[in-house]
Amino acid sequence: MSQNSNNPLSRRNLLRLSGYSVGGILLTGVSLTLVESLAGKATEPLNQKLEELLLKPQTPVPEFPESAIEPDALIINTYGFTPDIDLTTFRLIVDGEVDNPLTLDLATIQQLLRQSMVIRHVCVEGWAAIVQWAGVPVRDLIQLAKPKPGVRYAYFISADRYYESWDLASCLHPQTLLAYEKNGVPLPVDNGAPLRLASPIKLGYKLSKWVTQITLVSELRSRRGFWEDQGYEWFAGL
Ligand SMILES: Nc1nc2c(c(=O)[nH]1)N[C@H]1C(S)=C(S)[C@@H](COP(=O)(O)O)O[C@H]1N2
Ligand SMILES: [Mo]
Repeated sequence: MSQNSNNPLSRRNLLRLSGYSVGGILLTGVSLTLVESLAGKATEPLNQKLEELLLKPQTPVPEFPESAIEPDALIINTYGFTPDIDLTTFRLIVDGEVDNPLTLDLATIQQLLRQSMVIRHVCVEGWAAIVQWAGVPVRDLIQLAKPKPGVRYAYFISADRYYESWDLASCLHPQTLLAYEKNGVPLPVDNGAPLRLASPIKLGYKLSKWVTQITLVSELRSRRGFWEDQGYEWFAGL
């Protein structure tokens, strides 16, 4: 199949990933060479399912103004321990049923398109907080990894042995980020540094902190999530 403008890995999308506008105006200074070196040349066969999900307009959740941020409202909620992560050796792995498995250091991740949002974090335990997060859209990482056609779920593995699984559409939502900043500063360790999930479409327990690995799969395993395996709902949508 030939390349066309709907190909998620078309040059146009690579330009978007690299921070260029479609018109070719440099927005962030991120190099296309970097994205091309991660994704390879965009001549692979299309992944129809991924493409459909990317093209299906997913309604963005309305965001809050920065003045609405509640700096002290986000309660640290960690089931066990805070892992000790060495940032110099840290790598995010994106693997599973993909054609282009990725091993990314933090510098590379921070050179990809940075997105910022002010959203409400909601914990089932009865509290909420308006927070600003910035990071890389998970969909950009998934596109770079080139999922095979059968992929329907993603596992997020954390350094504290927390684990979560998500449906692919929720992962590809434009406001599902792997965040490395919170309220304008580098993400604090207790909030999941160096990388944690942030999204306005899922309850707090889906938003894994200290993410080290994203594994794309076609079937869920018996372990579906740290809290889900103790009876909490799997989809956990907001
Ligand atoms: N790795 C990991 N991620 C996690 C948790 C955890 O214990 N370990 N707790 C979850 C829950 S229940 C909530 S509400 C949020 C809390 O995020 P915060 O500690 O940054 O406020 O993280 C979620 N992600
Ligand atoms: Mo939570």
